[in-house]
Amino acid sequence: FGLNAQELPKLEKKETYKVGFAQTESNNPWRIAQTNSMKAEAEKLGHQLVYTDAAGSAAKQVSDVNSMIAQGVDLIFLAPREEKPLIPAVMAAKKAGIPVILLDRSVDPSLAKAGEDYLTFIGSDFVEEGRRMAEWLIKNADGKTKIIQLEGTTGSSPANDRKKGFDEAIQAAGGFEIVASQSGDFARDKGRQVAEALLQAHPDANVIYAHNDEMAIGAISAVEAAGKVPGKDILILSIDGGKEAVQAVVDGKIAAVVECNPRFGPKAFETMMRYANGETIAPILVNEDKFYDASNAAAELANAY
Ligand code: GYE
Repeated sequence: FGLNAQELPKLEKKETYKVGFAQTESNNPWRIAQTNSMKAEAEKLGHQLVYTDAAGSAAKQVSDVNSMIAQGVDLIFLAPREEKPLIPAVMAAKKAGIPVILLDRSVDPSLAKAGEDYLTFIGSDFVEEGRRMAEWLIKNADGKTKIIQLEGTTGSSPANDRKKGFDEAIQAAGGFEIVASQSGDFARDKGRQVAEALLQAHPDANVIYAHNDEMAIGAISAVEAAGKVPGKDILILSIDGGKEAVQAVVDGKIAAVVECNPRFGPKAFETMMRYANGETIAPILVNEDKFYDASNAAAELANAY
């Protein structure tokens, strides 16, 4: 196809661009906040945005990217639902000479490389998010040591890394036990169902660590359905930091939340323009995340998305 296999596609300098944004699903406030941020920034800067929603299907997301390639977009922002199944989409864009910026989730680093197959990954450090949550628990456990983990979408980078960071820190601390760890697919109702089943199987569990707010909010219902009091009998820990979860911290139902910032628009388009201007782009651009617990949740509520 005439391109150097080692070389990243270039982005020609223009006033405005036709860019794709391949979203993975829209079933939660985090995704909606991210989509709104991307659309608002594109509109503000006068770029044309080709938006697709894969509705939770990696296969649809691959075909969404292929259709963006066929429409001749200048660059593709991709939020890859899972680490491996989206590799063909990244490679197809590269082959077509279209640069890809990964947003919020990454792909398997042994199969595609930043600066070579795609331009960069913009998002949170998920290992660090898991570690911060474990460190909070180690300090504040107050005798609660039996943990149920609700994992995110199987094969997604945030699920893999939030588990890794948490498990490593918890194991190193000693005295804790992860009694069960199962996927709730980052979804509220699935999280509730899985939490209900795991609470029945492990009646001695007293901590639930959920990889996102939706599953944590589902877990609140599961704990209450089991006749237990969230925040008292069972500590619930979450990641994302949307308004509903921060309000639950204020109400004492969720103990702590690591924020995962969904406002990607400004940084995403700024990175695109820097690339068009010939700047070297770092392989990972890390977002800063806040932390909410009883000490600051009320004061921070207004800032949560
Ligand atoms: O935590 C979750 C969403 O990829 C970081 O995906 C994102 C995660 C976020 O569905 O709520």
